[in-house]
Amino acid sequence: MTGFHSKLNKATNKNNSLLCIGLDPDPNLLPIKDIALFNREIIDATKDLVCCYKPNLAFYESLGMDGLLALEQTIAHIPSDIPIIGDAKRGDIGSTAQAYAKALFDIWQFDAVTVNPYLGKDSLDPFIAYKEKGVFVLCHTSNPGASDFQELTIQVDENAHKLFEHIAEKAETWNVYGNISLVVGATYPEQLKLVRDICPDMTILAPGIGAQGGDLSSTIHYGVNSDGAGLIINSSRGIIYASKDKNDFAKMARQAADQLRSDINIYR
Ligand code: OMP
Repeated sequence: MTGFHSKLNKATNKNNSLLCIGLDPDPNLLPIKDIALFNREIIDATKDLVCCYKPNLAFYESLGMDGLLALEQTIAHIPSDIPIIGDAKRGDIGSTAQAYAKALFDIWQFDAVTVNPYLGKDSLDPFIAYKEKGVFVLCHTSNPGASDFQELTIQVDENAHKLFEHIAEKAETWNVYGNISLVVGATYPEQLKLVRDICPDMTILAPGIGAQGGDLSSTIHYGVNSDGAGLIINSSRGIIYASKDKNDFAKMARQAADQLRSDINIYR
């Protein structure tokens, strides 16, 4: 088991949680201006309820250097026994992917990252080479446009497959170090079931609960492995913006996180 997976399992067991909170600071939704302070308060209020945190780099990069400084302070504030997934969705030719992997793992020190497999295996190799880190490969995303490409039927040898099923099959064969996981949106439970059948043991990150309207019970039903685990349920806006009031946003985020963690555990 890799460093990331062992850290994830420990946090999952300690907090009895499959919940990942997405730390996605949007200036139009934030109840206070100071992003680092906002994240600190959210983390302090929820760190006993989660199995990991997932900052999406877009929200920090879009704020320039101030955003990057806030990301640095946020990472530093997350307790060291809770893994952090850097949501970057990277994917480029090998030499550039090497630089992306170095930036995300050596500089930002994320425990895991999200990657886009569109460019093929050599674009993922530099990430997979970090054996102790987690590599979450986009398989079937949560957005409406996911079907544009990911659900196209392709011919592989004698068999017809959907592209996302082929990605899941490839991920199995590429997983020589045991550090590959998949991303399947909670808004597509039927597809999640198909992916779980192809990859019975792989960890699956399922975003799309909360603001995107994903169905929790079917996501858990189809997404967990035979041990009732192997699944990470992400919610960002549904938790961190549970209240837009500067006086109670952290308390309300805790309440929303606690409720979602309990609901997840009921369906497990
Ligand atoms: P909320 O919709 O606010 O809960 O945020 C969802 C988060 O998960 C955002 O950071 C998205 O970029 C991310 N996400 C998806 O929503 N859908 C996907 O298919 C994949 C991701 C992801 O890789 O985390």
